[in-house]
Amino acid sequence: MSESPRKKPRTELHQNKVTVVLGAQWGDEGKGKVVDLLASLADVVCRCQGGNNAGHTVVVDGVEYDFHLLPSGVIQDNTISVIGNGVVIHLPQFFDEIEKNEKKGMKNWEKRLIISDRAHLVFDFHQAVDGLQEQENNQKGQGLGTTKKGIGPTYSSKATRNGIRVGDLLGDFEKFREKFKALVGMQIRMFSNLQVDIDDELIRYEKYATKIRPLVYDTVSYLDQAIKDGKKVLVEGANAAMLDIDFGTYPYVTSSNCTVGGVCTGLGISPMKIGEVIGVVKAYTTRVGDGPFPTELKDSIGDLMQQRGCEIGVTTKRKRRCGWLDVFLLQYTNKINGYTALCVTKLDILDTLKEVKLAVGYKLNGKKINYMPSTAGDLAKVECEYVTMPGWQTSTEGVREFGDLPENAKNYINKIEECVGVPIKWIGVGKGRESIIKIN
Ligand code: 2SA
Ligand code: GDP
Ligand code: MG
Repeated sequence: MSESPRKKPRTELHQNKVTVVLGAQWGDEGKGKVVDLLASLADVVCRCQGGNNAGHTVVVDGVEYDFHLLPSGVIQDNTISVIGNGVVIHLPQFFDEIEKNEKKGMKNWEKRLIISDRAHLVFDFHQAVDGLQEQENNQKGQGLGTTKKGIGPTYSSKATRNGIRVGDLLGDFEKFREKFKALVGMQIRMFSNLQVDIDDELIRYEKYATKIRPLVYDTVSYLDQAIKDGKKVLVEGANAAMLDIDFGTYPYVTSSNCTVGGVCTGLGISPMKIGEVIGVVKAYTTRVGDGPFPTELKDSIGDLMQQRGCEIGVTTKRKRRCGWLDVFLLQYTNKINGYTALCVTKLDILDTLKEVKLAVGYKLNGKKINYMPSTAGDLAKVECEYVTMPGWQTSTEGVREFGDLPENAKNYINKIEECVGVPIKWIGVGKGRESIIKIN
């Protein structure tokens, strides 16, 4: 196998269609880097779900930016960044993130950032509740390992229709005050030891209302017009398919739809407007937080991946668990997301290995299965069937053309492409913006 018979991927940013970048595993695949790469071609970059649980890293000229709520396109001078209705926003941490990035050189963001009036607000008490729930669950040995950013409790308020949206903050403040008190009352009924200084919070939020007002838009109309005007729109998925509230390893998931459906509901765009769906795949697998992980390596190879890959949570600084690439899992997430192209990142991290393995099938109770188990219990029991391939034991960091990769690295990439059945368009070989192989 070599470079010659590769299928030609068709990904480009199209006018009148939205290009979507999604995590194909358990997150931290390198979506930030891919979005940064494509954002230079985009007019608009949007976030559609999640909150500041996400941590997306972009490295430009040696400067490392970590974005949590801000779309990774926000450092591009000529793109508008949109935080859609499906996102949940903790305003204090949102403004902290802006301040931190301003210090790193991000300029004029206020002219390029818009926020949906329908996005829900995460309050400090949601974050406190997240911590209390984790504490209770941990006592029963059932912790999820959340980021404690209040994501679950906020989406829960949204679903029980007590949530408070950005638009509520900008309307009649007396009404906001009432809603806020009612929401706090409800949370205290559930968690009696929750402490909230209501008056103090309301004073703080009156100030945030003034600060955020110029950024707030009806993003549905904005995006509709942008697409009609032929603007190139890019969507940055947060978290990833296996953390999706419906399709992930429930209950070890986040509380939003991180698969392609979340793009439509989180921005208010028709599925007919979606063009390319780019799946970002790490060349191995990582997971941060609890939950089943069939290819996990609790040995020196897992440690090597963790250390060489600097696999540390961008938001919580927790060590990420590491394991072999799971193509059976990628086939599953491809069924849901329908990738039109893949970007394989962090190939360079495997450079020193003698051999590499890919999980190509699962067995449950000794029988081969052709579906992803829906329960965490069953997934924890699966045995993986592996294909073992020779490693390349050569640095790929300086490689910029597919043809210049070591033969065994090409074989590994070709095997992934063959198993998933989706063309690989990019291969990441380092952290920086320039460390990428583009396959034409
Ligand atoms: P939550 O906080 O309610 O969304 O947690 C639920 C689960 O979702 C996982 N989760 C993540 N997994 C990978 N990366 C995430 N972002 C950070 C990063 C994570 C960090 O980029 O490194 O810093 O720890 C992310 N956010 C949520 C989480 O671990 C739970 O398993
Ligand atoms: P995201 O949440 O999907 O945006 O990913 P994170 O930013 O949480 O984690 C990915 C990490 O891998 C970041 O530290 C990136 O700088 C880094 N990274 C991305 N692509 C590559 C790559 O191809 N090679 C190496 N060595 N690092 C990469
Ligand atoms: Mg991340």
